[in-house]
Amino acid sequence: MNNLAENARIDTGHSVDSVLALFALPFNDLLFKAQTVHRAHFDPNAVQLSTLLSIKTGGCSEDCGYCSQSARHGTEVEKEKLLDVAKVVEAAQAAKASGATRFCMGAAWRGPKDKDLEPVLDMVRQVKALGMETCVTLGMLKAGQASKLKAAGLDYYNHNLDTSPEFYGQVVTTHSYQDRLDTLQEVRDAGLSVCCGGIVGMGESRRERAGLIAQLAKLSPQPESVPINMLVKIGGTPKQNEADLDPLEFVRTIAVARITMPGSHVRLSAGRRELGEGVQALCFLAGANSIFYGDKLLTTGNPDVEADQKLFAKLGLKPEVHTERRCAGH
Ligand code: SAM
Ligand code: DTB
Ligand code: SF4
Repeated sequence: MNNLAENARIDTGHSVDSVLALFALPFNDLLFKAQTVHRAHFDPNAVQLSTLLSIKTGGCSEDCGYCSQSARHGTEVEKEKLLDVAKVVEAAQAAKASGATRFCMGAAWRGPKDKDLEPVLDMVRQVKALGMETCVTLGMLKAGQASKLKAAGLDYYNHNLDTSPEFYGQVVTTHSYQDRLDTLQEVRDAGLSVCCGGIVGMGESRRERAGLIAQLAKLSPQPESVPINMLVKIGGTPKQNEADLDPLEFVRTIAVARITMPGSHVRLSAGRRELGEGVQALCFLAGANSIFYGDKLLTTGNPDVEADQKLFAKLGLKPEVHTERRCAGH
């Protein structure tokens, strides 16, 4: 039997073993399969552009081992106050002018207090009024908070599972995997679209990478947006000296996410500067169809707009037009 026929027999269910079997395919077979799935669901040359802004930086109570913003790590990031709404709107206008269709606002909180939420609701309202899609990532939500965000005009809530349940305890101890799943349920129940992904390159095994993808793929419905981040090693964090993950293993992770979550936007997220153009091109071939766009992520750098426009021109990629994909019932 040739490889293609063998591929057709591989179980694409969402058990860790079946995801692991995808990871183990010959690279060319894996990418061919991913690109085939991609073409059946999306325009293969369109990429969704989201711009990030840190609206509340540093001083976080949590101990996530990769994060520059934890108050428990000795990083160079200083604690700042919540940004003024006007500054946020100005940044969103600039992002829109550069071609972004979604504006994602991130806060270094374990979760918002009710009094923190009010100004964020205002930001959501005003960014939405610019005609952009809105996304926030604020940590864990208490009952009722997701509905308030929805009523203010929020489209997406980003909350990552980050790694497999088995490896999570080696990355974070101040909240649990179940806490993350509970917030994702709150978000879904409020009728918001879900943006949920993770980080690779934190010292996890391939089985643990497969465990992350299996968890994401079995969310029901699957997340509309799946950010796959390559660890950005930040001085002062527990993960600062982690060994590099082979970039081709990162490409495999994108391909496996594409195959197991065929209708989701898979976002090539943090780490793009370090990956370079060749590996990014392989990620697009593997089915990535979304990026963070703009010269900064939250606290670290990202390729600038000119560099991305040059890469898009080289690859014949074009920005995705605003699609208003929402979860059922909205
Ligand atoms: N505090 C909120 C939370 O934890 O959900 C929102 C902000 S948090 C910085 C958002 C996500 O950014 C994390 O879940 C993680 O996936 C990603 N992230 C943070 N630091 C990173 C790093 N150094 N490298 C790669 N991804 C990172
Ligand atoms: C996501 O998955 N990646 C983004 C966004 N969601 C909030 C954040 C990446 C952060 C990279 C490190 C930093 O800039 O601090
Ligand atoms: Fe805080 Fe989020 Fe960073 Fe964890 S990832 S330390 S919750 S800002």
